[in-house]
Amino acid sequence: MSGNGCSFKYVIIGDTAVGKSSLLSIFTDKIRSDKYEPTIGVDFEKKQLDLDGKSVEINIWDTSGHPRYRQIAASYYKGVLGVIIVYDITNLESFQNLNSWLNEIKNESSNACKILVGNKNDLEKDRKVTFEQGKEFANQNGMKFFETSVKENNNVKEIFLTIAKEIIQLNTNTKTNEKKEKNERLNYVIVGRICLILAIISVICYNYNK
Ligand SMILES: Nc1nc2c(ncn2[C@@H]2O[C@H](COP(=O)(O)OP(=O)(O)O)[C@@H](O)[C@H]2O)c(=O)[nH]1
Ligand SMILES: [Mg+2]
Repeated sequence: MSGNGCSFKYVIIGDTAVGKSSLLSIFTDKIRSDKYEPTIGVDFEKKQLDLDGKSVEINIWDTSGHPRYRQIAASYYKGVLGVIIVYDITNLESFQNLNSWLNEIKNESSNACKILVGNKNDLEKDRKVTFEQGKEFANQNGMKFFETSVKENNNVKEIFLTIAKEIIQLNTNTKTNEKKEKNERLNYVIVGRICLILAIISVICYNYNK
């Protein structure tokens, strides 16, 4: 979060050709052809979201997924609040590589909201990873899970909204906890002072009655 208006940084990671750039394009209304155009290094888009009347700017970094660009991509993980990890439900290897992606981001994402996305679920007949397998992996790693079809624009906006809501919720909880702790500290100080005053009064009364 930054300033009065909110600005959230997201990154999209995962193997090549799972649909990361397509996901970003459809969400940000960028025209993109069906032809596969590999991302060189990293790409960036932003979009304004309205969340319960609150305007939120989402800055999204789309990474290549190619091992050659991993070093470059890693420098964009700093300060990330939302991580979208994508695999292709018709490509088992992209699912098996999820642990290495989690590992890749682990140093920068301890406070980030992570979402697992199984993309291309319009290709049901070619499916190699079941919905349950995706869900189980997400549960084991404390992530929310969505299956999407970027091609059919199914569940795309929900991913970005879910993360934004979770970031806001997390921030609200942190603020509430900080307020609670501050109140508790104040209570201890007040009780301490009352005890001290009572002790002083007792000593004065004791000396007076002697
Ligand atoms: N059938 C289908 N194809 C998709 C879907 N999403 C992306 N693609 C195609 O998969 C290929 C790779 O997509 P791209 O977004 O470039 O993958 P990236 O390398 O992860 O960024 C492209 O040809 C896309 O048109 C989807 O949901 N369904
Ligand atoms: Mg790409």
